[in-house]
Amino acid sequence: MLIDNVLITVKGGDGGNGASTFLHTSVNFKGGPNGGNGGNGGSVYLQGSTDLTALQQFQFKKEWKAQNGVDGKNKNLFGRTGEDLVIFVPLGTSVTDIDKNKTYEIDNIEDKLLIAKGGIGGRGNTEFKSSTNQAPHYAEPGTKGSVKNLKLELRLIADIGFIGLPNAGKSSLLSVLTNAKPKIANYPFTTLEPNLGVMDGIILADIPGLIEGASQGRGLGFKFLKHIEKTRVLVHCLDCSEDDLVNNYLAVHDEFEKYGNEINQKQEIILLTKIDLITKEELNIKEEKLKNLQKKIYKISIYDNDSINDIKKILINLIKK
Ligand SMILES: Nc1nc2c(ncn2[C@@H]2O[C@H](COP(=O)(O)OP(=O)(O)OP(=O)(O)O)[C@@H](O)[C@H]2O)c(=O)[nH]1
Ligand SMILES: [Mg+2]
Repeated sequence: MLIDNVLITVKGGDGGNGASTFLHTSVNFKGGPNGGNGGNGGSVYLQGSTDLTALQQFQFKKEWKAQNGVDGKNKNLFGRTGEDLVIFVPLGTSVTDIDKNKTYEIDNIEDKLLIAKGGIGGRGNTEFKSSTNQAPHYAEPGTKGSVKNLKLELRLIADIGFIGLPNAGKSSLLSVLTNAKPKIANYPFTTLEPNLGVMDGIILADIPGLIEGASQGRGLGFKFLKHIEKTRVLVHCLDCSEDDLVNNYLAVHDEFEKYGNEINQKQEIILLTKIDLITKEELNIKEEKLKNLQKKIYKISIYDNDSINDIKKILINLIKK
């Protein structure tokens, strides 16, 4: 399941306590203080990742904590610093600090956001020695790591979304353009969850087929309209072996219209799929009828490598320009 909204709690590690100890040797029963400092707690960071399933890791694990600092010891031994915790979240995640009502966006791979600072290690009693107090018993406790309640929301799931009626060849297209291995079969609703693949750093999503009534929850329901809302550019796949392509196109757009949220206004190209199944003449006639829609029209067959290479370049240009 593609999870796109989660609540989690993150905690910085606690600082280690300072030690209160004294030197004891066979010649020196009452030596001076020698308690070492506690180590600082690790901090929690959030970092962007291209792994769009990264929100999945929060499905069952809701509490994330960096390592505590280790307590100081005698002989002036300092406790080890706790390790930081870096949590990877998909690019396009927006992070809200619920208590402060402040939102941050993670849009780049380099973005590394300090979200919960670790506690400070306490000083050992050695550091409290002074001319007036040669043998202090006091050592500082470490401070607690900070705690943040966060809401993570995946704003964007992909640069390009493959949409259309069931069985249009969307998963097949993803499988020839990327390393993704989606299930492909000659029946509707083969795809039940979006599949994602990466082509030249561009994220492609194969979105389950939509049917009439999707905006009212028919078929696989309207959650896929929500996923479409989260893609930048749409590639509308039309199986050219079908009779009425204009009607097929409009059926999907009708659902967009009913769903709202401006998905009808998204940049969109039309992709005629399975062109190996009909003659050139038939293809020309069908293409002609689609011209009124005033969208750019491209054609592919997964059995024609040239057409795949062409569409690859077109999609890259679409996103990188
Ligand atoms: N001849 C031919 N068949 C194709 C082509 N592309 C896909 N197919 C076939 O069309 C059928 C449906 O392909 P899928 O990729 O599963 O279609 P989909 O749009 O993902 O379908 P859903 O997941 O149900 O929405 C499969 O039997 C594919 O082998 C093509 O270019 N030529
Ligand atoms: Mg599919």
